[in-house]
Amino acid sequence: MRFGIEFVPNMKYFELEYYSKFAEEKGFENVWITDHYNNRNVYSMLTLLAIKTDRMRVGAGVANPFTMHPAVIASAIGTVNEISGGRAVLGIAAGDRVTFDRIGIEWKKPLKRLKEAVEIIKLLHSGKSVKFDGEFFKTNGAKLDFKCGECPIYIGAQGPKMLQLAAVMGDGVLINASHPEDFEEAGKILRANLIADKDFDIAAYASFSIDRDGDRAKNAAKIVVAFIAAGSPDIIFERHGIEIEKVEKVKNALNAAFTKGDWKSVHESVDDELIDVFSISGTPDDIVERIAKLSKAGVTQVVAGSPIGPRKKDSIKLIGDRIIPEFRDS
Ligand code: F42
Repeated sequence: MRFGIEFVPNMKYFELEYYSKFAEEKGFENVWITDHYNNRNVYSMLTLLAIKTDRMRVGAGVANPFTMHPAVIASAIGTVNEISGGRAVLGIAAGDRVTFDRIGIEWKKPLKRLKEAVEIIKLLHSGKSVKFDGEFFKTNGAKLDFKCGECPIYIGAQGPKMLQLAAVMGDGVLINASHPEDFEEAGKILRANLIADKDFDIAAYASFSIDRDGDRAKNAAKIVVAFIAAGSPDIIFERHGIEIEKVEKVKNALNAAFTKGDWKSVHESVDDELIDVFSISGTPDDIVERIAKLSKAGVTQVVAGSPIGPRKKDSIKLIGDRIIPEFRDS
C-alpha cells in the first residue's frame, strides 16, 4: 500500500511547503494538489514542491481539459517533471461543474473531451509532433520544444465510463471514495478493462480524519462528509442502505449554511453512518482496520484528503508513526 496526501492550495505557499515536507519525512510517497481556479494555481504550487521536496511524487490532483488546452497541460506538468527530476504525476478528470458554472464554462461531453485530451498529452510527452483531429481539440504539428519525459497519468473517475477510460488509458485511477464496497464495485469495471499485467495504481482519494480521540476525528470530518454526501449519486445511497431523507436533511442544512451561515446544523445533520461511508475517520486502530479492508478491495494507494484530522500536523505525524508502518510491505 502506498500513501499519498492531498492538499488544497487555499493555504499560503510556505504552509503548503511545510506540510508537504513534513509528510515526505513521515513516509508519504505522493503529494496531490487540487486544481480549482479560485485557489492558488496548481502548477505554481507543484513547482515549489518539485524544488523543495526530494523523493515524493508531486501530482496535479486533478487538472481538467476545460480550463486549459491539453497542449498547455502537457507543457505545465512536463515542466514540473523536468524540475522535479521525473517525479511529476498528472491527475486529470472531467473537472468540477460547480466551479465551471461560476466562470461560464459549459460542461459538455466531459468523457469524450477528456479522452481526446489524454491522447494529446501522451503524444506530446513522447516527443512527437502531433496532428490531431478530434471533436474538441485539433492540433496541427504541435510539439513540445523541450524533453520533459513521460509522466504517469491518473484519471479521476467515479462513474462507470470514466472508470473504463481510466483502465484503458491511465497508469492509475483516483477514485473519490472511502468505503471498501465502493472499491469492490469499481474494481469490477477496472478489471474488465485492464489489459493483463498492466501496472495500475488504484487510489482511494478519500476524506480522511485521524486523531487519538475517535470522536474528535469524526467531528472534524463532518463538514467535508456533508459536501461529499450531498454531491453523491443515488446509487451510492442504495448501495449502502442510506435513507434518502437523511441526505435531504444534509442538503437542506448546507443550503441554510450558505444563506444564513448556520454550520452547526450541517454538523448535526451528519451522523456516524455517513461518516463511515464517506470518509476514513477515527482512531489509528480504526483506520488500520479500514485500510486493511480497502487493500483487500484492491486499493493500492490511500490518499489522505481533507480534513486529514482536527490538527493537520499531529494527524500527519500519527499517519507516519502509526499507519504507514503497518502497511509498509503490503
Ligand atoms: N475536480 C476539480 O475540478 N478539481 C480537483 O482538484 C478535483 C480533484 C479530484 C480528485 C479525485 C477525483 O476522483 C475527482 C476530483 N475532481 C476534481 C472531480 C472531477 O474533476 C470530476 O468532476 C469527477 O471525477 C467526475 O465524476 P465522474 O467520473 O463520475 O464523471 C462524470 C463526468 C460522469 O458523468 N461520468 C459518466 C460515467 O459513466 O463515468 C459518463 C457520462 C458520459 O458518458 N458523458 C458523455 C461524454 O462524452 O462526456 C456525454 C453523454 C451525453 O449524453 O452527452
